[in-house]
Amino acid sequence: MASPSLTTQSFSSNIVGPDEPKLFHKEKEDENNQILQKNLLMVSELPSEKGWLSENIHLYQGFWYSTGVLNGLLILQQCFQAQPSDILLATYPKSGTTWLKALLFILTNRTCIDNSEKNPLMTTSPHELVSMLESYAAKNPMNPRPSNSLMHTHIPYTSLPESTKSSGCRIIYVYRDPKDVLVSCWHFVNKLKPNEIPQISLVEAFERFSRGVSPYGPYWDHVLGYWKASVEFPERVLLLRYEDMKRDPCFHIKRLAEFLGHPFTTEEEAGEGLVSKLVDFCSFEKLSNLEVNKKGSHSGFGFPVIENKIFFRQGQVGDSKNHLAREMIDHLDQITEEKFKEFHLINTFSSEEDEISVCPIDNVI
Ligand code: PAP
Repeated sequence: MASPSLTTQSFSSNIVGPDEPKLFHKEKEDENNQILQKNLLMVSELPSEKGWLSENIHLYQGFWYSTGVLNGLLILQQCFQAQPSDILLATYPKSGTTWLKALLFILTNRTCIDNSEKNPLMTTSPHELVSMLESYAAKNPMNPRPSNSLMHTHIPYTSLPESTKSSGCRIIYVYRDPKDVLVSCWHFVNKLKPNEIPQISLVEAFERFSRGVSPYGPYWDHVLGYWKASVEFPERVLLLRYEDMKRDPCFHIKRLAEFLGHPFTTEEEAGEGLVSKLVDFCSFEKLSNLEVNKKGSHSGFGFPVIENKIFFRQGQVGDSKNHLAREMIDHLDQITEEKFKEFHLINTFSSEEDEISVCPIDNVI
């Protein structure tokens, strides 16, 4: 018997098409521009550094943002209203966003897994189905709430709009080994860069990431913010580790379902049941091989066209050891150790014990 608690009915608002900007009237455009101008004035007074992808990144409330993202964040802080039934996926970039968007979408629309014609993930990128709040707000400043209750953000916990905390909405935070995050981010940024803009070297990316000057960085403060919130409000904030999910995805998707208040039935959990089907459908191998994710594109990150395939590279744990020199690995491990120790959070990402062959520093570009 299918779980009566979580069906397309209970989450039917999630099954809609991508969030398209509403009709653009001249009036609306003027209002949007006024908001943008006001925000840009404020942004121009913040400390800035050279961006990874954008020209500049700005330091706001202890974290670094591109101008476009910061505009979206300011709009959200001014007027975003979360609802108690909202589900907010939060991640530091390159920590498993695409995977969790797909998993959460299919988890909250379980019945469509058995009908590929009715499964939106077959034809639409997870990034279109689950809107990124700050990007959506920048496009729709007068109405910054996407139509779906399942949403995503890279914004650190301490800067989230107040209503995401007071409404009691559920927040799921996924974090990943910072070394793999850095390497994934470096690949991604260079793929996104137009040909005429010089690529960022891995040494430069490493140096900036280590200093915390990375998009939405410092990485460590990002993780610690959500970690503290999950300790304080375990019924509202759930932390998941990318590496744990890779090791035992079925176990963690069950945790997710319970956290959302819609656990699987015993039958759904058994053998080749629903849990295995959902996990299998969202695996790197399956998801990355869907036609839409191989050949499709969507708009995002301020780009009118972004190829869906650049969100799928390897999907492995520990690929950073194929790119980073031993010194770099040790340095990042040391920062993680120190930052996490302060909060009694164990550094589970240390490579100290690993018998790994790492790149000699001279070979790192
Ligand atoms: P985003 O934060 O910009 O949306 P995000 O999806 O978090 O990006 O990061 C992409 C990473 O997730 C890539 O990691 P890699 O560069 O180390 O390979 C990508 O391969 C990985 N990824 C995408 N889909 C999946 C999946 N279904 N399972 C596991 N990893 C995945």
